[in-house]
Amino acid sequence: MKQSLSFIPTMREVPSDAEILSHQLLLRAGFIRQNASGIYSYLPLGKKVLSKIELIIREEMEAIDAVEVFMPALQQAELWQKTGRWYSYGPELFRVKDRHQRDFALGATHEEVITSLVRDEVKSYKKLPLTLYQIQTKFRDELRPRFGLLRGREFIMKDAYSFHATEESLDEKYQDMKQAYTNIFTRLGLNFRTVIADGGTIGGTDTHEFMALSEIGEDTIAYSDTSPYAANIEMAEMNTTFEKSDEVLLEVEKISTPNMQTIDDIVSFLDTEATKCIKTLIFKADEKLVAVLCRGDHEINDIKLKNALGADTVELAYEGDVIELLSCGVGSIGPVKLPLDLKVIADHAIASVVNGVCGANEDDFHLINVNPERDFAVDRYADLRFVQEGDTTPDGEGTIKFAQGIEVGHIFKLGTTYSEPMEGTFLDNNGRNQHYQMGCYGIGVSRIMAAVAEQYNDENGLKWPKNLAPFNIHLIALNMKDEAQKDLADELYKLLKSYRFEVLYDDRPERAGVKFADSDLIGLPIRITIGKKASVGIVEVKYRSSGESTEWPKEEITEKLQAFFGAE
Ligand code: 9G3
Repeated sequence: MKQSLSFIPTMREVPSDAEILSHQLLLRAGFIRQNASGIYSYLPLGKKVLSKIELIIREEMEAIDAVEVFMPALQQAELWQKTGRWYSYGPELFRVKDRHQRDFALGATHEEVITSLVRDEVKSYKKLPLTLYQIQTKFRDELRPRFGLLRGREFIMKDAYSFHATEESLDEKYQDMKQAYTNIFTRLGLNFRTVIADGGTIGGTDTHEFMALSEIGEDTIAYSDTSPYAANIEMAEMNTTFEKSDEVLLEVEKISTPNMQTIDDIVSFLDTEATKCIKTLIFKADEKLVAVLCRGDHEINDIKLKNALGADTVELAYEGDVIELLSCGVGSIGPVKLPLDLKVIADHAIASVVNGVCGANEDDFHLINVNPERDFAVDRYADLRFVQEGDTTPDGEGTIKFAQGIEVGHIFKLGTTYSEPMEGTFLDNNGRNQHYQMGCYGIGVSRIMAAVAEQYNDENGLKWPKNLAPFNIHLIALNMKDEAQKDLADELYKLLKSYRFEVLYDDRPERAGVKFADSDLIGLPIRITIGKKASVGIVEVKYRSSGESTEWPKEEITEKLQAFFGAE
């Protein structure tokens, strides 16, 4: 492609509203442009990168017998009403009306559509398993779109759905998909980890996320420094049991603690440890209040609490609910003498607190020498807290380390979560009607472009991995008015294209400095510069990844490039 004929609007200045490097560089290098908050256009270079990401995804999907379809973004509301998600999803789901005032959803995902499609066609176990996928635009009216392509409102996803007659068949495809995802993210050159994840509102049993490691990532990964164990912090298990000290149990005492609201207040006022404090929080789980206990130095993980209570939603109760329930503020709550009908669930670590400190359920008072079971009852102990760096890993091997990550893939076993409400059934080999066992599998295609840009850049710009770069080679003629340079550049442009290299030929009447700066910004793997030595057939070659440069005689260019790109 001749650069003078293309559309690559590079920018020198850093766009003010772009907070992170990938967003700044994709704008400055002319890969994307924002149309509205969370909504982007992909310019020629951006579109080429998308196509290369999609090519790798298609190859790995075809390799596990997943077949491509393309479903509508406009989805009739009835389908979402059938699963109840028309009502459970709030403003995040774009809703539109057609000219006849009929309701539609703009596709945030396609479980409903694909299940309605398959149920009308696949009625026998003989036609199962079946795995269908699409690469298609999704719409989610995110509250705070940010970080460019990392969290948009209109974005490109590869979403796959599989249908099975048995759970075994589903598990087989789930493992195939997990391996295919590993192949995809490896071929994309991403530094990523596969982590145990939470199914969220999707339900289903097993689910894994694929995280591109990046400190600007919104997700926290808890991983072992010695074993393959890795989990989204939301799901990272904690099964460390604490030694119960054998100190003598002392009598409970009520202490005046005027305006003491926080654990830190109490620790310094009573000169005690946060580990001896019993933090008591009132949560609302599916509209029902529940008392939740954890140690003062731990934090409740509401995902774990939701799963432990089997609730759909959990949230901290409002101060008003607490005052109405206990006639004291949230800073004074304790587990002693709670209303009998109030369920009490405690994190495992509470069981080993001895002579602990807690709120007296009376403002400006706390209790000391409080002991579980003796002074208050616990209906259930469970793993409710966030793991902390340094904790022992669930597999007992090594200690927990944290890392930030960008979720670029997520796979789910759905079971019959959608086939039941959508009446997706088939006749099994005994002629009995069964609901499909299903799985769904997503990859954030447009998000990947930003994740790769986050992992492949330097102070001068982007540095695309070979198989994702919009072009293989940036061919630059320093002075297009110089006959020798223009002739050699034109000759090499034709030659390299004849060898099926993808070449971006900077034939613009621009100063050398501008061309070099744009070239570094755009970040193609190889830059071939034709300058003063054109008359003797010598060109300067620079490797973008290492920054190293050398000179090649024109006769050796194609062979050396083939070696660099591998016999592509
Ligand atoms: C919605 C809205 C946002 C959503 C969803 C539905 C996330 C929703 C989860 C999934 C699960 C998988 C298939 C591909 C892989 C991911 N955000 N999810 O279902 F209405 Cl507004 O999308 N779906």
